[in-house]
Amino acid sequence: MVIFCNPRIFDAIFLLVVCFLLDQCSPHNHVDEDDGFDFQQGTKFKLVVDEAKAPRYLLYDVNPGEGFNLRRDVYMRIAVLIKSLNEDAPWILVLPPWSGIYHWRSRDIEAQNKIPWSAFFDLSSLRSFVPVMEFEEFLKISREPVIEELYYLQHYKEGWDKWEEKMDRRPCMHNPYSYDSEANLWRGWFFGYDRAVGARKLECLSVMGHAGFVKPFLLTNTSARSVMLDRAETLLHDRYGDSVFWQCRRSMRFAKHLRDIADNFRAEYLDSTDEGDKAIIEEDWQSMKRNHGDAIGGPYLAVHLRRADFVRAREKYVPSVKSAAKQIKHLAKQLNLTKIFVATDAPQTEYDELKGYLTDFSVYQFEPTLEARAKYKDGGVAIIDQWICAHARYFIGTRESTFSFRIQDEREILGFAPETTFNCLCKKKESECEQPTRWLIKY
Ligand code: GFB
Repeated sequence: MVIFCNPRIFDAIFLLVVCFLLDQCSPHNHVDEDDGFDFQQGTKFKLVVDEAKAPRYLLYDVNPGEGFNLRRDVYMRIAVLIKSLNEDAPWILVLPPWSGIYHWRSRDIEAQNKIPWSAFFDLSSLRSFVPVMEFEEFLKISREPVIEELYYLQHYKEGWDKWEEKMDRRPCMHNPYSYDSEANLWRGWFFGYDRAVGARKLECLSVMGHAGFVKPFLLTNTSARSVMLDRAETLLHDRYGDSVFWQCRRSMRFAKHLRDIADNFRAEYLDSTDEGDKAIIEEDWQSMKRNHGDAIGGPYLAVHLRRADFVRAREKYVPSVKSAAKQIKHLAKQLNLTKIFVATDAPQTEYDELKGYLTDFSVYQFEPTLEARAKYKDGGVAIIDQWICAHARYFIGTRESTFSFRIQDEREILGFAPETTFNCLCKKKESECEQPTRWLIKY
């Protein structure tokens, strides 16, 4: 029968027979140990599936120029989609390795490639929201380094008059992949793995919609075991700021080794400890619920001063270094804080200029040694900066920077009063500027 030609169905039936013989699981609820990756860190993952439901794998990638925190935002859109898919069938989210991130310019560029998510995030925490696995783990369990179907998401060539959710197979307007006729595979960037990986099939999809809108397509229009959505930032958040969004956000805990470094820095230079700041972290994000104002934070003002490409890209909003310093000085005086922590991507000369205007205060920056930067990578240093900013008595960021937004979420999770969190520098000290939207946590 045709059915036996499909190896997945064959595997499932084989497992069913084994289960039945061992009398260890019901015919509709058995254990597939083929996918033996660590589900809870350190423990063997057992995925419970039924006969028709071997797990499927969803991969994604984002526009190459996007930064770390925008990518974190896209993760959330896809993770919420995975959560929804799992209501119908088992899907696993394959985490896209961090490679070739435009802003990560440290000297050893090779070391900034193919970085697994565990270098930055607590995977067991992510997994208590949805099943996720590293790309390397996906390669290990795949018979060959091939993604069955790849969909390159794009907008509509003709643009749009009215916004409506829709999706159509269309000719590719831009296609960064090329066909390798010898291997019968589409080749491309694939998170820096290049020719070591390929896709069996490629199609372009014009899409206008939320991430959840592609769910029926994934469930019914394709039966591929592995599906990749490239340019996943094209899909919008299903419901930005609702309780599911926040569950996902709360599960995105930074890796413990990075939090520890930031915590040591807080204690050593900023008189800041979890106890003193009333910002105790609970082991499990699911049981951590805080009210606004529970956390008071360490006795310092934290500033996220986004410079580098932002100075050009957001010229309208980014203040000069001198103007930023004026605003910081004014605020620190008003808050009666003598310590200022600065997280910035500014070149050293700009940082020195800033410090020069703030001589009445103790100004701190997290400055890793070359070895530490090589070990924790630019992404790890960015996280350390964010974690320190998240614990300050008062935070002021840069308008429209997702780096600042993620610090704001972190402070919501910790239980800070919103007025100490949702603040941004203005173009000019004298001018009033629009302050960030208060996306308050929902449980
Ligand atoms: O995080 P991100 O998406 O924020 O990208 P925006 C900015 C990157 O710059 C971060 C570095 O991932 C860091 O690598 N960076 C910025 C910092 N500020 C700091 C800081 O205070 N400390 C450290 N250690 N690193 C968008 C980008 O950036 O800006 C877009 O996502 C585009 O691709 C646009 O470049 C202009 O939302 O600020």
